[in-house]
Amino acid sequence: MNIGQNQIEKHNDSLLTAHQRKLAFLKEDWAHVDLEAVIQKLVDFQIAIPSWALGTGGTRFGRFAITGGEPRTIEEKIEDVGLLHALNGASGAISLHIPWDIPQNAGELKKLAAGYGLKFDAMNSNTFQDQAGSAHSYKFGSLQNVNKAIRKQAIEHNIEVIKHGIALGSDALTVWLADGSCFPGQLNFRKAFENTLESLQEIYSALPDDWKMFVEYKAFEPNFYSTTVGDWGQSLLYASKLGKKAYTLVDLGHHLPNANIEQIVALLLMEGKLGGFHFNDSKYGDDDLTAGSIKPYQLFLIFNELVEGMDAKGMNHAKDLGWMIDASHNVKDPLEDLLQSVEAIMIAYAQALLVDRKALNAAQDNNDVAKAQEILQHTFRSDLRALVAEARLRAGAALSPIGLYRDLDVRNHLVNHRGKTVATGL
Ligand code: LRH
Ligand code: MN
Ligand code: MN
Repeated sequence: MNIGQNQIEKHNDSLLTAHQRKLAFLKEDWAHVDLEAVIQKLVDFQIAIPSWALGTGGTRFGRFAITGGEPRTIEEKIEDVGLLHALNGASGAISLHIPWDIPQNAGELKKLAAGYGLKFDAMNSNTFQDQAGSAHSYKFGSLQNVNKAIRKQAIEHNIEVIKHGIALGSDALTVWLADGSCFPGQLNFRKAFENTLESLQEIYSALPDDWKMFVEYKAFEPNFYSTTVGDWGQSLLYASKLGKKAYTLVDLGHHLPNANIEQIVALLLMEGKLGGFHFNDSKYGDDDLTAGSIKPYQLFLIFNELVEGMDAKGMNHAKDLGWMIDASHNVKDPLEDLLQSVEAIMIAYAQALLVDRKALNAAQDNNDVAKAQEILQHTFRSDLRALVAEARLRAGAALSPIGLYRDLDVRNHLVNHRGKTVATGL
Protein backbone atom coordinates (compact mmCIF):
# COMPACT_ATOMS: atom_id res chain seq x y z
CA MET A 1 0.00 0.00 0.00
CA ASN A 2 1.11 3.54 -0.72
CA ILE A 3 0.08 6.63 1.17
CA GLY A 4 -0.67 9.43 -1.27
CA GLN A 5 0.54 12.99 -0.84
CA ASN A 6 -3.09 14.12 -1.09
CA GLN A 7 -4.05 11.91 1.87
CA ILE A 8 -1.23 13.43 3.92
CA GLU A 9 -2.23 16.95 2.94
CA LYS A 10 -5.87 16.38 3.83
CA HIS A 11 -4.82 15.01 7.22
CA ASN A 12 -2.45 17.92 7.82
CA ASP A 13 -5.09 20.48 6.87
CA SER A 14 -7.39 19.14 9.55
CA LEU A 15 -4.70 19.61 12.22
CA LEU A 16 -3.01 22.73 10.94
CA THR A 17 -4.72 25.40 13.04
CA ALA A 18 -4.02 23.60 16.31
CA HIS A 19 -0.45 22.89 15.22
CA GLN A 20 0.24 26.49 14.30
CA ARG A 21 -1.08 27.69 17.64
CA LYS A 22 1.31 25.38 19.50
CA LEU A 23 4.22 26.32 17.27
CA ALA A 24 3.55 30.03 17.79
CA PHE A 25 3.75 29.51 21.57
CA LEU A 26 7.08 27.75 21.17
CA LYS A 27 8.42 30.49 18.92
CA GLU A 28 7.53 33.04 21.57
CA ASP A 29 9.03 31.03 24.42
CA TRP A 30 12.26 30.32 22.51
CA ALA A 31 12.57 33.66 20.72
CA HIS A 32 16.24 33.89 21.82
CA VAL A 33 17.10 30.68 19.93
CA ASP A 34 17.50 30.08 16.19
CA LEU A 35 14.52 27.73 15.94
CA GLU A 36 14.77 27.58 12.16
CA ALA A 37 18.18 25.93 12.47
CA VAL A 38 16.79 23.48 15.03
CA ILE A 39 13.85 22.57 12.77
CA GLN A 40 16.22 22.02 9.84
CA LYS A 41 18.33 19.66 11.96
CA LEU A 42 15.18 17.74 12.83
CA VAL A 43 14.23 17.54 9.14
CA ASP A 44 17.67 16.16 8.28
CA PHE A 45 17.77 13.57 11.06
CA GLN A 46 16.94 10.04 9.90
CA ILE A 47 16.62 6.89 11.97
CA ALA A 48 17.02 3.54 10.26
CA ILE A 49 14.43 0.81 10.76
CA PRO A 50 15.62 -2.77 11.25
CA SER A 51 13.90 -5.28 8.99
CA TRP A 52 13.30 -7.59 11.95
CA ALA A 53 11.21 -5.03 13.81
CA LEU A 54 8.45 -5.05 11.21
CA GLY A 55 6.95 -8.33 12.34
CA THR A 56 5.69 -9.35 15.75
CA GLY A 57 8.56 -10.50 17.93
CA GLY A 58 8.48 -13.23 20.46
CA THR A 59 10.11 -14.43 23.62
CA ARG A 60 11.39 -17.89 24.38
CA PHE A 61 8.02 -18.51 26.05
CA GLY A 62 5.95 -17.86 23.01
CA ARG A 63 4.96 -15.67 20.20
CA PHE A 64 1.57 -14.15 19.54
CA ALA A 65 1.18 -13.19 15.92
CA ILE A 66 -1.82 -11.04 16.65
CA THR A 67 -1.11 -8.38 14.12
CA GLY A 68 -1.34 -10.01 10.73
CA GLY A 69 -0.34 -8.43 7.45
CA GLU A 70 3.31 -8.79 8.41
CA PRO A 71 5.85 -8.51 5.61
CA ARG A 72 6.73 -11.86 4.02
CA THR A 73 9.58 -10.75 1.77
CA ILE A 74 12.30 -8.10 1.67
CA GLU A 75 10.19 -6.24 -0.85
CA GLU A 76 7.32 -6.07 1.64
CA LYS A 77 9.68 -5.02 4.41
CA ILE A 78 10.89 -2.17 2.21
CA GLU A 79 7.26 -1.29 1.53
CA ASP A 80 6.58 -1.13 5.29
CA VAL A 81 9.54 1.14 5.96
CA GLY A 82 8.35 3.22 3.00
CA LEU A 83 5.01 3.60 4.80
CA LEU A 84 6.74 4.71 7.99
CA HIS A 85 8.88 7.19 6.07
CA ALA A 86 5.85 8.62 4.28
CA LEU A 87 4.16 9.11 7.65
CA ASN A 88 7.04 10.60 9.63
CA GLY A 89 9.65 11.74 7.09
CA ALA A 90 12.35 10.47 9.46
CA SER A 91 12.69 6.75 8.70
CA GLY A 92 14.69 7.00 5.49
CA ALA A 93 16.71 3.78 5.77
CA ILE A 94 16.29 0.06 6.32
CA SER A 95 18.80 -2.23 8.00
CA LEU A 96 18.93 -5.85 6.83
CA HIS A 97 19.89 -8.94 8.78
CA ILE A 98 21.45 -11.83 6.87
CA PRO A 99 20.14 -14.55 6.45
CA TRP A 100 16.81 -13.44 7.94
CA ASP A 101 16.84 -11.35 4.78
CA ILE A 102 18.28 -12.80 1.61
CA PRO A 103 18.70 -10.00 -0.92
CA GLN A 104 18.62 -11.76 -4.25
CA ASN A 105 18.43 -9.00 -6.79
CA ALA A 106 20.28 -6.05 -5.29
CA GLY A 107 19.70 -3.78 -8.30
CA GLU A 108 15.92 -4.23 -8.14
CA LEU A 109 15.86 -3.83 -4.35
CA LYS A 110 17.85 -0.62 -4.59
CA LYS A 111 15.40 0.75 -7.13
CA LEU A 112 12.43 -0.26 -5.02
CA ALA A 113 13.93 1.36 -1.91
CA ALA A 114 14.88 4.54 -3.75
CA GLY A 115 11.26 4.84 -4.90
CA TYR A 116 10.28 5.20 -1.24
CA GLY A 117 13.21 7.54 -0.53
CA LEU A 118 15.04 4.81 1.39
CA LYS A 119 18.70 3.81 1.68
CA PHE A 120 20.24 0.63 3.01
CA ASP A 121 21.70 1.20 6.44
CA ALA A 122 24.25 -1.01 8.23
CA MET A 123 24.18 -4.71 7.32
CA ASN A 124 23.89 -7.21 10.20
CA SER A 125 25.48 -10.63 10.25
CA ASN A 126 24.09 -13.58 12.17
CA THR A 127 26.39 -16.10 13.79
CA PHE A 128 24.13 -16.57 16.78
CA GLN A 129 21.87 -19.14 15.14
CA ASP A 130 22.66 -22.28 13.22
CA GLN A 131 21.37 -22.14 9.67
CA ALA A 132 19.93 -25.16 7.92
CA GLY A 133 22.58 -26.91 5.90
CA SER A 134 25.60 -25.22 7.48
CA ALA A 135 28.53 -27.48 8.26
CA HIS A 136 29.24 -26.29 11.81
CA SER A 137 27.25 -25.30 14.89
CA TYR A 138 27.70 -22.08 16.87
CA LYS A 139 26.62 -23.74 20.09
CA PHE A 140 29.97 -22.83 21.67
CA GLY A 141 30.46 -19.55 19.90
CA SER A 142 31.39 -18.30 16.47
CA LEU A 143 34.36 -15.94 16.14
CA GLN A 144 35.66 -17.03 19.56
CA ASN A 145 35.27 -20.75 18.92
CA VAL A 146 38.12 -23.07 19.91
CA ASN A 147 37.63 -24.82 16.57
CA LYS A 148 39.26 -22.98 13.68
CA ALA A 149 36.88 -24.41 11.06
CA ILE A 150 33.93 -22.95 12.96
CA ARG A 151 35.61 -19.56 13.19
CA LYS A 152 36.27 -19.73 9.48
CA GLN A 153 32.61 -20.43 8.72
CA ALA A 154 31.61 -17.38 10.78
CA ILE A 155 34.26 -15.18 9.11
CA GLU A 156 33.09 -16.23 5.67
CA HIS A 157 29.50 -15.47 6.57
CA ASN A 158 30.48 -11.93 7.61
CA ILE A 159 32.38 -11.43 4.36
CA GLU A 160 29.30 -12.62 2.47
CA VAL A 161 27.23 -10.01 4.33
CA ILE A 162 29.69 -7.28 3.32
CA LYS A 163 29.28 -8.37 -0.31
CA HIS A 164 25.49 -8.13 -0.08
CA GLY A 165 25.92 -4.69 1.47
CA ILE A 166 28.22 -3.47 -1.29
CA ALA A 167 25.65 -4.51 -3.90
CA LEU A 168 22.91 -2.64 -2.02
CA GLY A 169 24.91 0.55 -1.45
CA SER A 170 25.26 0.10 2.31
CA ASP A 171 28.47 1.28 3.96
CA ALA A 172 28.62 -0.45 7.33
CA LEU A 173 28.70 -3.89 8.89
CA THR A 174 27.39 -4.42 12.40
CA VAL A 175 28.85 -7.42 14.15
CA TRP A 176 26.98 -8.60 17.20
CA LEU A 177 28.21 -11.84 18.72
CA ALA A 178 26.31 -14.05 21.11
CA ASP A 179 29.70 -15.56 21.98
CA GLY A 180 30.52 -16.12 25.61
CA SER A 181 29.98 -18.78 28.24
CA CYS A 182 27.31 -19.92 30.65
CA PHE A 183 29.47 -21.41 33.39
CA PRO A 184 32.73 -20.53 35.13
CA GLY A 185 35.58 -22.52 33.69
CA GLN A 186 33.85 -23.10 30.35
CA LEU A 187 35.99 -20.57 28.53
CA ASN A 188 39.53 -19.30 28.59
CA PHE A 189 38.77 -15.55 28.49
CA ARG A 190 42.12 -14.57 26.99
CA LYS A 191 41.99 -17.17 24.24
CA ALA A 192 38.38 -16.31 23.46
CA PHE A 193 39.38 -12.65 23.12
CA GLU A 194 42.37 -13.48 20.92
CA ASN A 195 40.38 -15.77 18.66
CA THR A 196 37.66 -13.16 18.33
CA LEU A 197 40.15 -10.41 17.54
CA GLU A 198 41.89 -12.53 14.93
CA SER A 199 38.55 -13.39 13.32
CA LEU A 200 37.42 -9.77 13.36
CA GLN A 201 40.72 -8.80 11.74
CA GLU A 202 40.02 -11.12 8.85
CA ILE A 203 36.55 -9.64 8.40
CA TYR A 204 37.97 -6.13 8.74
CA SER A 205 40.43 -6.76 5.94
CA ALA A 206 37.49 -7.55 3.60
CA LEU A 207 35.88 -4.20 4.42
CA PRO A 208 35.90 -1.57 1.63
CA ASP A 209 37.84 1.59 2.46
CA ASP A 210 34.76 3.76 2.80
CA TRP A 211 32.97 1.29 5.09
CA LYS A 212 32.69 1.19 8.86
CA MET A 213 32.61 -1.84 11.12
CA PHE A 214 30.44 -1.53 14.23
CA VAL A 215 31.35 -3.81 17.12
CA GLU A 216 28.19 -4.16 19.21
CA TYR A 217 28.48 -5.17 22.85
CA LYS A 218 25.96 -6.80 25.16
CA ALA A 219 26.38 -7.65 28.82
CA PHE A 220 24.43 -10.89 28.88
CA GLU A 221 21.96 -13.08 27.02
CA PRO A 222 22.04 -15.60 25.47
CA ASN A 223 25.15 -16.36 27.51
CA PHE A 224 24.73 -15.82 31.22
CA TYR A 225 28.18 -16.05 32.75
CA SER A 226 30.45 -14.17 30.35
CA THR A 227 30.06 -12.40 27.04
CA THR A 228 33.10 -12.04 24.80
CA VAL A 229 32.10 -8.53 23.70
CA GLY A 230 30.35 -7.76 26.97
CA ASP A 231 30.72 -4.05 27.48
CA TRP A 232 31.97 -0.86 25.92
CA GLY A 233 35.49 -1.44 27.24
CA GLN A 234 35.80 -4.74 25.43
CA SER A 235 34.22 -3.34 22.28
CA LEU A 236 36.58 -0.37 22.40
CA LEU A 237 39.55 -2.72 22.78
CA TYR A 238 38.56 -4.61 19.64
CA ALA A 239 37.74 -1.43 17.72
CA SER A 240 41.05 0.19 18.68
CA LYS A 241 43.09 -2.86 17.74
CA LEU A 242 41.22 -3.30 14.45
CA GLY A 243 41.83 0.20 13.11
CA LYS A 244 40.21 3.41 12.04
CA LYS A 245 37.25 1.86 10.24
CA ALA A 246 36.12 0.06 13.42
CA TYR A 247 33.83 1.65 15.99
CA THR A 248 31.83 0.77 19.07
CA LEU A 249 28.08 0.46 18.68
CA VAL A 250 25.86 1.27 21.64
CA ASP A 251 22.60 -0.64 21.94
CA LEU A 252 20.76 1.00 24.81
CA GLY A 253 19.35 -2.27 26.10
CA HIS A 254 22.70 -4.04 26.32
CA HIS A 255 23.96 -2.60 29.60
CA LEU A 256 23.86 -3.81 33.15
CA PRO A 257 21.10 -2.12 35.14
CA ASN A 258 21.68 1.57 35.97
CA ALA A 259 24.76 1.90 33.76
CA ASN A 260 25.51 5.54 33.00
CA ILE A 261 25.10 5.28 29.23
CA GLU A 262 25.40 9.03 28.67
CA GLN A 263 28.88 9.00 30.18
CA ILE A 264 29.89 6.03 28.03
CA VAL A 265 28.66 7.90 24.97
CA ALA A 266 30.55 11.07 25.89
CA LEU A 267 33.86 9.23 26.27
CA LEU A 268 33.50 7.10 23.14
CA LEU A 269 32.76 10.27 21.18
CA MET A 270 35.77 11.98 22.71
CA GLU A 271 37.95 9.09 21.53
CA GLY A 272 36.44 9.19 18.02
CA LYS A 273 35.27 5.62 18.49
CA LEU A 274 31.51 5.97 18.77
CA GLY A 275 29.99 4.42 15.67
CA GLY A 276 26.29 4.48 16.25
CA PHE A 277 23.21 3.44 18.15
CA HIS A 278 20.55 0.85 18.47
CA PHE A 279 17.69 2.61 20.23
CA ASN A 280 15.25 0.83 22.50
CA ASP A 281 14.34 0.94 26.17
CA SER A 282 14.19 -1.45 29.09
CA LYS A 283 13.02 -1.62 32.67
CA TYR A 284 14.93 -4.73 33.77
CA GLY A 285 17.09 -6.77 31.43
CA ASP A 286 15.19 -6.37 28.18
CA ASP A 287 16.41 -4.74 24.99
CA ASP A 288 13.20 -4.49 23.06
CA LEU A 289 10.86 -1.90 24.52
CA THR A 290 9.88 1.24 22.63
CA ALA A 291 12.55 3.96 22.77
CA GLY A 292 11.73 6.51 25.46
CA SER A 293 8.88 4.46 26.91
CA ILE A 294 10.55 3.81 30.28
CA LYS A 295 13.44 6.25 30.71
CA PRO A 296 12.85 9.32 28.55
CA TYR A 297 15.17 11.42 30.73
CA GLN A 298 18.02 9.01 30.04
CA LEU A 299 17.33 9.26 26.31
CA PHE A 300 17.49 13.04 26.56
CA LEU A 301 20.72 12.93 28.58
CA ILE A 302 22.29 10.69 25.94
CA PHE A 303 21.31 13.13 23.20
CA ASN A 304 22.59 15.97 25.32
CA GLU A 305 26.04 14.35 25.32
CA LEU A 306 25.77 13.54 21.62
CA VAL A 307 24.96 17.10 20.62
CA GLU A 308 27.64 18.52 22.91
CA GLY A 309 30.31 16.07 21.77
CA MET A 310 29.47 16.15 18.08
CA ASP A 311 29.37 19.94 18.00
CA ALA A 312 32.71 20.11 19.82
CA LYS A 313 34.19 17.95 17.06
CA GLY A 314 32.36 19.69 14.20
CA MET A 315 30.52 16.50 13.30
CA ASN A 316 27.37 16.33 11.18
CA HIS A 317 24.56 15.09 13.43
CA ALA A 318 22.66 13.40 10.62
CA LYS A 319 25.53 11.72 8.83
CA ASP A 320 28.50 11.01 11.05
CA LEU A 321 26.97 8.37 13.32
CA GLY A 322 24.69 5.43 12.61
CA TRP A 323 21.18 5.88 14.05
CA MET A 324 18.91 2.90 14.23
CA ILE A 325 16.10 1.41 16.23
CA ASP A 326 16.54 -2.14 17.51
CA ALA A 327 13.34 -3.42 19.07
CA SER A 328 10.95 -6.19 18.32
CA HIS A 329 7.52 -6.46 19.78
CA ASN A 330 5.14 -8.94 21.21
CA VAL A 331 2.07 -6.93 22.09
CA LYS A 332 1.83 -3.87 19.83
CA ASP A 333 1.36 -3.34 16.13
CA PRO A 334 5.05 -3.16 15.13
CA LEU A 335 4.51 -0.23 12.77
CA GLU A 336 2.78 1.84 15.44
CA ASP A 337 5.53 0.93 17.85
CA LEU A 338 8.21 2.09 15.42
CA LEU A 339 6.40 5.39 14.88
CA GLN A 340 6.38 5.86 18.65
CA SER A 341 10.10 5.09 18.91
CA VAL A 342 11.03 7.54 16.17
CA GLU A 343 8.90 10.24 17.80
CA ALA A 344 10.56 9.67 21.19
CA ILE A 345 14.03 9.85 19.64
CA MET A 346 13.18 13.05 17.76
CA ILE A 347 11.81 14.68 20.90
CA ALA A 348 14.95 13.79 22.86
CA TYR A 349 17.10 15.17 20.03
CA ALA A 350 15.05 18.40 19.90
CA GLN A 351 15.38 18.81 23.67
CA ALA A 352 19.14 18.34 23.45
CA LEU A 353 19.41 20.88 20.63
CA LEU A 354 17.71 23.47 22.82
CA VAL A 355 19.96 23.09 25.85
CA ASP A 356 21.54 26.44 26.67
CA ARG A 357 25.07 25.16 26.18
CA LYS A 358 26.82 28.40 27.14
CA ALA A 359 24.89 28.71 30.39
CA LEU A 360 25.49 25.03 31.15
CA ASN A 361 29.23 25.40 30.60
CA ALA A 362 29.28 28.43 32.88
CA ALA A 363 27.31 26.60 35.58
CA GLN A 364 29.73 23.67 35.33
CA ASP A 365 32.75 25.96 35.55
CA ASN A 366 31.27 27.59 38.66
CA ASN A 367 30.31 24.28 40.26
CA ASP A 368 26.75 25.59 40.28
CA VAL A 369 25.12 22.20 40.51
CA ALA A 370 21.53 23.35 40.98
CA LYS A 371 21.78 25.73 38.03
CA ALA A 372 23.21 23.02 35.76
CA GLN A 373 20.34 20.74 36.68
CA GLU A 374 17.81 23.54 36.08
CA ILE A 375 19.22 24.15 32.61
CA LEU A 376 18.91 20.52 31.57
CA GLN A 377 15.50 20.02 33.10
CA HIS A 378 14.17 23.21 31.58
CA THR A 379 14.41 21.81 28.05
CA PHE A 380 13.54 18.27 29.12
CA ARG A 381 10.33 19.52 30.70
CA SER A 382 9.41 21.72 27.74
CA ASP A 383 6.85 20.30 25.37
CA LEU A 384 8.68 20.37 22.03
CA ARG A 385 6.32 18.10 20.13
CA ALA A 386 5.20 20.96 17.88
CA LEU A 387 8.81 21.48 16.72
CA VAL A 388 9.10 17.83 15.72
CA ALA A 389 5.70 18.02 14.03
CA GLU A 390 6.80 21.12 12.13
CA ALA A 391 9.85 19.24 10.87
CA ARG A 392 7.51 16.50 9.62
CA LEU A 393 5.27 19.04 7.92
CA ARG A 394 8.23 20.53 6.09
CA ALA A 395 9.39 17.08 5.03
CA GLY A 396 5.97 16.46 3.45
CA ALA A 397 5.01 13.95 6.15
CA ALA A 398 2.07 13.75 8.55
CA LEU A 399 1.46 16.02 11.54
CA SER A 400 0.20 12.98 13.45
CA PRO A 401 1.77 9.82 11.99
CA ILE A 402 -0.11 7.37 14.20
CA GLY A 403 -3.32 9.34 13.77
CA LEU A 404 -3.11 9.08 10.00
CA TYR A 405 -1.98 5.43 10.17
CA ARG A 406 -5.17 4.64 12.09
CA ASP A 407 -7.43 6.89 10.00
CA LEU A 408 -6.26 5.16 6.84
CA ASP A 409 -6.67 1.76 8.52
CA VAL A 410 -3.24 0.78 7.20
CA ARG A 411 -3.01 -2.44 9.19
CA ASN A 412 -6.27 -3.77 7.79
CA HIS A 413 -5.15 -2.98 4.28
CA LEU A 414 -1.98 -4.94 4.90
CA VAL A 415 -3.91 -7.87 6.40
CA ASN A 416 -6.28 -7.94 3.43
CA HIS A 417 -3.38 -7.86 1.03
CA ARG A 418 -0.94 -10.18 2.78
CA GLY A 419 -3.18 -12.27 4.98
CA LYS A 420 -2.67 -13.21 8.60
CA THR A 421 0.93 -14.16 7.98
CA VAL A 422 3.75 -14.50 10.43
CA ALA A 423 6.94 -12.76 9.38
CA THR A 424 10.06 -14.74 8.71
CA GLY A 425 13.15 -14.10 10.81
CA LEU A 426 12.88 -13.79 14.59
C1 LRH B 1 21.21 -8.50 20.01
C2 LRH B 1 20.80 -7.45 19.01
C3 LRH B 1 21.79 -7.35 17.86
C4 LRH B 1 21.14 -8.29 16.87
C5 LRH B 1 19.69 -7.91 17.03
C6 LRH B 1 18.68 -8.83 16.44
O1 LRH B 1 20.42 -8.43 21.16
O2 LRH B 1 20.64 -6.22 19.64
O3 LRH B 1 21.85 -6.05 17.36
O4 LRH B 1 21.62 -8.18 15.58
O5 LRH B 1 19.55 -7.80 18.44
MN1 MN C 1 21.22 -4.36 18.75
MN1 MN D 1 19.71 -6.38 21.50
